[in-house]
Amino acid sequence: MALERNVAVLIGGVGGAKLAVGLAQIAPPERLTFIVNTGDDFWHLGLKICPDMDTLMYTLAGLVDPQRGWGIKDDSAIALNSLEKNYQFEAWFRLGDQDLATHLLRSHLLRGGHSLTAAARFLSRRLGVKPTLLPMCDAEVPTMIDTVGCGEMSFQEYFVKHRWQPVVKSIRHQGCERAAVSDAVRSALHAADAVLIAPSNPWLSLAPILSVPGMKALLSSLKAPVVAVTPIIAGAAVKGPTAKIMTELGLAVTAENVAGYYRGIINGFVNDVRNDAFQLDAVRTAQFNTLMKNLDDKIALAQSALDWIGGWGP
Ligand code: FO1
Repeated sequence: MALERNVAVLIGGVGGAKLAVGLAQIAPPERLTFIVNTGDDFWHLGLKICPDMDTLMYTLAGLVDPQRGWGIKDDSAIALNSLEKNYQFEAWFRLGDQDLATHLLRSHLLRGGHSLTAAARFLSRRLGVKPTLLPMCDAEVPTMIDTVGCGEMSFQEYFVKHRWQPVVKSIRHQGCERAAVSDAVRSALHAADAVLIAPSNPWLSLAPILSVPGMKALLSSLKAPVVAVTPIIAGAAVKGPTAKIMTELGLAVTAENVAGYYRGIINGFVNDVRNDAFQLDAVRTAQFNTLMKNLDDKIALAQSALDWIGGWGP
């Protein structure tokens, strides 16, 4: 695909950010829009935390902690340590001092009447991020996880406090019926020459985006190809609970089941070279190395995917 074309990417946090880095290396920033999961967002200590947005923003700004994949590298934790030491506050969600500045400013903007879309634009531009980062919608649609034995809990309680160990029974997107596709997201999708679905967790990171009323219909109405990249390689997820959740939902841990989850939305699927090839009605497939261990891998996957899609013809 000629890189002078618009690419929109539906994306979650740490896993998806690797592909984002590759895309940002080969596509002009004004051609690149990321539509980010906000189901992980929550209010904590009076602050609005947007983990996937911040992971992507810090990654593209070159600020992310490379070991954890989230938060700011070499950040201190003076505020959090004070909460624990002086106030015996259980600081299970680790917020670094510099990271806190992001949450303070975002919360300030939201309380001042700005939308989440406007706040994301402000913060990412100030950090020098050139591609456009859009929240999936402006309404709050927190992901709620119902578990065996521990009941229903918020996403971050499940993911961080309980280290994604409870067995998942079901997942819901609280308040999604009141959400709407924003003008910015609609315009980005209409303007896209290709839409990618990043190798993020389909059930935790992409499902919230797809839960926004009108989003699925919009995606399936596009003339542009919609292509998902597998988060499953050789029967496992690179990181995080994707494989565990698939098993808990009664699915074999295969790329084919991931593609099946996106049936009706995608017309292309990037499978990994290590996986079995498969055929799915009305879905073209290709196999590339999707394991992104270094910058070269990230660029190669982004380039291969866009070249492949570009060769589909009109
Ligand atoms: N993940 C953790 O495993 N532990 C944490 O304490 C934690 C804090 C945190 C603070 C800010 C932020 O933007 C992200 C943070 N994450 C933390 C990562 C994040 O919660 C998850 O990786 C995503 O929500 C899943 O995509």
